[in-house]
Amino acid sequence: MEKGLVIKSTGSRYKIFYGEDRTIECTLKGSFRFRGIRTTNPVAVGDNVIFRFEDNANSGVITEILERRNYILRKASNLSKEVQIIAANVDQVFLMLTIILPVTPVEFIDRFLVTAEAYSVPAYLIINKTDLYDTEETERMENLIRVYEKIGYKCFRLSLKDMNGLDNLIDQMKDKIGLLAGNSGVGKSTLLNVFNPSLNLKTAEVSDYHKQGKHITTFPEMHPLPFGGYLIDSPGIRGFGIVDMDRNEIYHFFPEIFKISKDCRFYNCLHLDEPGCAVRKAVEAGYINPLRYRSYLSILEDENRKYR
Ligand SMILES: Nc1nc2c(ncn2[C@@H]2O[C@H](COP(=O)(O)OP(=O)(O)OP(=O)(O)O)[C@@H](O)[C@H]2O)c(=O)[nH]1
Ligand SMILES: [Mg+2]
Ligand SMILES: [Zn+2]
Repeated sequence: MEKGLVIKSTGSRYKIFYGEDRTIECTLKGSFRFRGIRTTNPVAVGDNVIFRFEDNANSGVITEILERRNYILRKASNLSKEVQIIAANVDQVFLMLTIILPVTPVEFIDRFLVTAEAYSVPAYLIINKTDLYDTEETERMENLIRVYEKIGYKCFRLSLKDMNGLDNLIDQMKDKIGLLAGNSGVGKSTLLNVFNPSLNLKTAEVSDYHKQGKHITTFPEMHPLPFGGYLIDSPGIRGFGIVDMDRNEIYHFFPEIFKISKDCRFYNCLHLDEPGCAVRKAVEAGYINPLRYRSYLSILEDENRKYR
């Protein structure tokens, strides 16, 4: 019996780190259930597991999954009720985004942040490809940073082409387990290659025509960082989103909305059009960003749909 750390999960096979610096491929026998949730992958990147060697000692079998400190889920697909565990036991999550090539919609950012809040994992934004931005795009970036830093989310400006902005990021990532998420094509694998060129991860140009990435990375994978810690490269996340959230609770995960909601007249105010709603007043007065409020409404609407 050995204790190991899952660094890659491809559905049926798991790559595991153990000992000082050894890796082994493992399978899973028997059925593991996770809190009664139907998951497509019972074991995830970041899981601490117990495994035993198979006779040939070149592969192993996972026999136990140790308790998770936390985990991040996404819906396996839009239609199914099944969820996928993207990663377990992460200290922090980073959303990498770009202003252009590809454009990252604000709502995507907010869905990500809500998810992180719901799992109580600190979240950070990395705005990459600053070398590409003209004056107007730079201004858009600075506006975005202003909005999110005011709420309390630290932002990192980055250009992997010019190698600008890496030091602050390294300080933040050092000695911790981080999950790196973001739309396809924003530069996640490129960042890992910069940290560790021998990884040689596949990257691909964002096509001019669709201006979207090609979903190059297909399975989350954890990589040790040369300066200490780990970073999980994850596939461009389409369905990243909230699983199992109570609609009355969604605004709890918008910190600035939650704060002001204490002044609403009704304790169960959903901040739609209830009388005496302090949140709506704050949106109208410009204290809460209208796009953030719109993201809230959109997530709420999604949850409402489930109840119909
Ligand atoms: N101009 C510029 N291009 C960059 C920068 N960072 C990454 N790129 C390019 O962006 C493209 C996409 O990068 P990837 O690292 O493959 O993106 P990804 O986020 O891993 O994408 P998926 O694996 O599909 O989710 C590549 O052609 C990179 O060379 C940057 O700072 N500036
Ligand atoms: Mg990638
Ligand atoms: Zn209200």
